Amino acid sequence: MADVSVPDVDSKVELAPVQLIAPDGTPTSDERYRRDLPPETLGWLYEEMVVTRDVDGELVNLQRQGELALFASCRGQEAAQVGAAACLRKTDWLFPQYRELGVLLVRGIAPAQLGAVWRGTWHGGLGFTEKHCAPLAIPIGTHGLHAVGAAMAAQRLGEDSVTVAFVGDGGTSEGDMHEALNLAAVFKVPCVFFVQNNQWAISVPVNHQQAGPSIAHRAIGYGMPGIRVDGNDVLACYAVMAEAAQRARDGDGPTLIEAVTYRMGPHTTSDDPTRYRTADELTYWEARDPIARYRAYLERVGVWTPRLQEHVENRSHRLRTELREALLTEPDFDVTDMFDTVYADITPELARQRDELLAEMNWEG
Ligand SMILES: Cc1ncc(C[n+]2csc(CCOP(=O)(O)OP(=O)(O)O)c2C)c(N)n1
Ligand SMILES: [Mg+2]
Repeated sequence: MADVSVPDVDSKVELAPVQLIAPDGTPTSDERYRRDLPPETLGWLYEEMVVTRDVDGELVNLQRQGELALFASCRGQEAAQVGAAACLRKTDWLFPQYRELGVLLVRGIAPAQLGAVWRGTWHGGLGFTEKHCAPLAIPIGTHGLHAVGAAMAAQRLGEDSVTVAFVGDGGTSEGDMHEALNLAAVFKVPCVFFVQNNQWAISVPVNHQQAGPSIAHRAIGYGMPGIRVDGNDVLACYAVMAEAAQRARDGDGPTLIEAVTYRMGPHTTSDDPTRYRTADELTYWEARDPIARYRAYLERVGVWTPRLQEHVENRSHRLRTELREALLTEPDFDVTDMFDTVYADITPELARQRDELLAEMNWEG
């Protein structure tokens, strides 16, 4: 007879996000998670956050100068992205949405590779896969299923790698994400869903994404642990993701993490957020800036030094220069690559489409 017993799952989700550093840089009273990472790791997290913000600014400038078609800034989300990516292994597969510059930088993907995607000179970030990172997902929510599929593959191959789907608050409302979460929980796959609740999905506020208490609370219905974390606190994001990744690696299944953060810039360079949000809201979040907070903490514990700052600024300057040079000098891609890279061997239908396009391009009538 079929087993009809009710699974025994923890059905409590705390509404208060896990926070290890308060907005003024002082440690909180939370005792559940560790703050005592080695000083080199603490400094490296700061470096990655600052570099992310600077490279992000350079990409915005490049778009303003007409060099990129579009760009989606992650300003304000550096702690969530760096913290979540930094605690993973290099062989864990990452599935980004499109705003994950910080995640890609931590993974060692050159800024120019991302810039080329937004410039349209290389499509979708195919080369990211060399760093165990999937191409950007512009169709919202689709990559949740890819992450779960990859996790199922790892499970069947007996690997101990973890996959992470980086999703937006808006992305959690997509049907694909429901299927992904449900499938992941039922088959206990090693996948972590890291939702950056940046309060907005273009001009739609997060309270239009669900009628429940929070995004993390949905985990109860799926039968997986759900946890809210302060997404502007890099150490909290690191600790919570490290715990979820370990759970997945140990064979204990997926976790739904909701990192509460804020998108400080527009949705993309084509958006004007003053049409739908107030200056007061921005002021509120500016006081919770993830980088200022973390720097204050590092000063307190003696890790921030003028030398560290100089090192960070030098690297930032170098990466911005490399980005600009690479983008402006690299040739456009060969348009036939678009067809040739879909499958290992091109299908007859794709070959027909490719030949049709080439014929059109050569048409001189
Ligand atoms: C399937 C699909 N529907 C609609 C869109 C249009 N769209 C682009 S971004 C976006 C909002 C996504 O918001 P969220 O998931 O919160 O991510 P954020 O942009 O805030 O990082 C929408 C609806 C899309 N890209 N794909
Ligand atoms: Mg959002």
